[in-house]
Amino acid sequence: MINEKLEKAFNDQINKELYSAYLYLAMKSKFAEMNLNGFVNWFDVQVQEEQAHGMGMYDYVLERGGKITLEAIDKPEVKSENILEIFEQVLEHEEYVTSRINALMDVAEETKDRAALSFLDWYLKEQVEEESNVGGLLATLKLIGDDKKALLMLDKDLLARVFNPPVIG
Ligand code: OFO
Repeated sequence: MINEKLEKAFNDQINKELYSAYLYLAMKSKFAEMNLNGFVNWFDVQVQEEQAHGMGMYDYVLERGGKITLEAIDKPEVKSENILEIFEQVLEHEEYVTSRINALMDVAEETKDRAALSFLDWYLKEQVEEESNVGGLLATLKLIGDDKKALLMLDKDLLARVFNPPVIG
């Protein structure tokens, strides 16, 4: 059985993961408006990944005999229309999510829940990967600068990204 404090922390993180999906859904629409279909695809995969992250925790809480308490999801705010700045916001958001996963692990540690800690290891590794992917894209966008041709080439590359349902835990 999962400790009540840890159950609440998991429920909070489920909300954050679903908010991430919601934020990326909002960002996806910005690229659809610009007709950048590779970027649209990139965000589409991102949305599905975040939903999978949320559902991974949802299933885990139930598996541990805990309760799911869903709260309202905040309204997502895309702070800029500029491509580079949108990706800066993505990186900032992923760094925030990493800090929340660390905080969730602190609660698991505090409640001496080794099973939860081992489950959450997957999320920690995923965050390292996410930050590195977004950081790489951001670096490419900085190199591209105002070069429209290079931007269209990157857009074409991003069309190749596919969603592979993650095996969590
Ligand atoms: Fe769930 O990894 Fe991004 O936020």
